[in-house]
Formats: sequence, structure tokens, C-alpha cells
Amino acid sequence: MPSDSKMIWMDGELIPWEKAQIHVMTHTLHYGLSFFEGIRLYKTKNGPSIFRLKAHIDRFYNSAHIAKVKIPFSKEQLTEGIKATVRANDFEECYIRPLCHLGVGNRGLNNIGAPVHVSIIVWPWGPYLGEEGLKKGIRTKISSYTRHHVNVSLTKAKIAGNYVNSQLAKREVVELGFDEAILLDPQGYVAEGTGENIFIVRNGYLKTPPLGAVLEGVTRDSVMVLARDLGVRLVEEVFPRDELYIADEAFFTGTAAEVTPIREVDLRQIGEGKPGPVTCKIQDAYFQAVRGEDDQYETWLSPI
Ligand code: PPE
Repeated sequence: MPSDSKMIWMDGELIPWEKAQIHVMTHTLHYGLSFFEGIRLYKTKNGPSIFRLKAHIDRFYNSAHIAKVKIPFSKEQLTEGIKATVRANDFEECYIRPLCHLGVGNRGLNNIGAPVHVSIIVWPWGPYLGEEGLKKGIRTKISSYTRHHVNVSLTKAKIAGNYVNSQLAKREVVELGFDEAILLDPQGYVAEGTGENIFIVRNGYLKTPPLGAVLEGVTRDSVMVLARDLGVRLVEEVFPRDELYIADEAFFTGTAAEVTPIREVDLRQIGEGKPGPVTCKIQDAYFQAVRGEDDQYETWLSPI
């Protein structure tokens, strides 16, 4: 694979991309317990700035707490490490991936005492669901795979193993010709995308599933604040797939996906089959906030 960037931060040191290697006995490789974050750096008038860095750092440490893994760095060290990695790679805009994994030391499932490693990788990443998807909306399908039961996988932690479910769903619908999958929770209600939270607009209300089986998305939270400030009424409420079919508008939110309109679900057109007025208003406000064009949200940005 060609290198995406020059330098990677591994356990406190910046090393060249080629040198960032791990051993095949890495515990995480066998059993899937690592956790990660996805953050974006945007170009702003104050120079490249990281969007909602604190919220992502806090979630990273929450993942560690849930997984009972002790991160061998403080939040301040990790914050500095992220900024140093971005600087070392000289990107104006990029995606940032802090990753914590269990290394070599334990055979078998018992991970007590396994060495803990932390890496920070950055790479340029354009629109997650395509430039055209961002502008015109994407085609989605409900996956045949159910989202996690909250007492099987711990959904508030961004644990790598949780993403096998997402990969199955993604692959299923992409091979069928769709752009993204929507997963239902074990009760049958709409949960989220493979790597996105979901919102619908119906009768003037914005609606998103409550934080039951879904990831506590930072973008979900940002969009809720933006909606409130724009005077859009919002409810957090469960809804079934057919309510999605008859929604006036629908969109995904995520660090990678940003605010991506959904124009089709299960071969049914949503609304006018193009991004609706509320979606466009929220998407615009989101891009203004991340690019530092709206001073109201300046505290969400950390210049590097
Ligand atoms: N749900 C899931 C399952 C999820 O993975 C993400 C982020 C979200 C919701 C939205 O969370 P937030 O980014 O905090 O708004 N998915 C990340 C990984 C994507 C990938 O392919 O890798 C992301 O968007 O960075």
C-alpha cells in the first residue's frame, strides 16, 4: 500500500510510515479488542484546526474505561501527540485516527497484563460517501444484519470488534449496488449506519434515535446544537423503518461522513429524491462551523 502520510506516532514517538509495524502475535489481531477515534482537521481562517478534539479525546478515554484498558498516556500527552502528528505531516485538511491496541504478551483470551500501545495515524480523506453523495444524496438499504444488542457489544465504546457487524452490513449493500447500509436495533427500530448516526425530518421535526444501541456521535451532538440554534425542533425517539420510508428528508452524520443526505432507502425515494431544505440548512451550518466561518462555534476548533 502506498503511504498515506510521512510520519506515524507510535507510543510517544514519531516514526516513518514504513516503520510503523506490529507483530503477528498482537493480541488485538486475534481477538479484536482495540479502540479508536476518527477526527478531522479542517482548513480555517486561523490555520488548520481540529474539530471537537476534546470530545473525541474524552470518548477515546471512555472506550478505554469501558474496555478496562489503561492508556499509558495522559489526555494532555495524547492531545499534544495528535497535534505533533498533524504538524509532522503538513496537511491542511486530513483525517486523524488515534488507535489503542493490545500487543504481544498474552496467549488466549485473558488480556489482563497485556501491553497497551497507542498510535496516531493521519491521512487525507475526502468525502466519505463521495463528493456527489454529499451534494445529491446517497442510496441506502436496510441491512439484513441487526445492530448490536447493548449487552452483547458495548456500544458506547468505539471498539474495533464492534465493526465486524458494520463491515458485514457495508459489504452486503455495496455488493448489491447501494452506497451505505442502515442497521436496525434488536427490537427492529432504526439504529444507525455502518459508521454514521441517522436523522430524519418529518412534519417539520428533526428526529434521531436515542442513545440506546447507537454510538454517541460527536457529529450527532454538533448537529443537535446547530439545529437548536437554527430553531429546528428536534426529538430523540425510536422509529421503525417505514417511518424512514415516509420521511420528508433523511441524512447521516459522522466525522468521516460529515452531513450526507440520503435520497433513497430500500428502493423508495425519500421526499423529493434530493437533499431537502432542512438537510441543506444543517449541512451548510456544519461546514461553516468546521471551517471556522461561524464565530459562534469557535470553541469547537483547536488550531494546531
Ligand atoms: N456510528 C458509528 C457506528 C460510527 O462508527 C460513527 C463514526 C458514528 C456513528 C458517528 O460518530 P462521530 O464521528 O463521532 O460523529 N465512524 C467513524 C469511522 C468511519 C470509518 O470508516 O473508519 C468516523 O466517522 O470517523
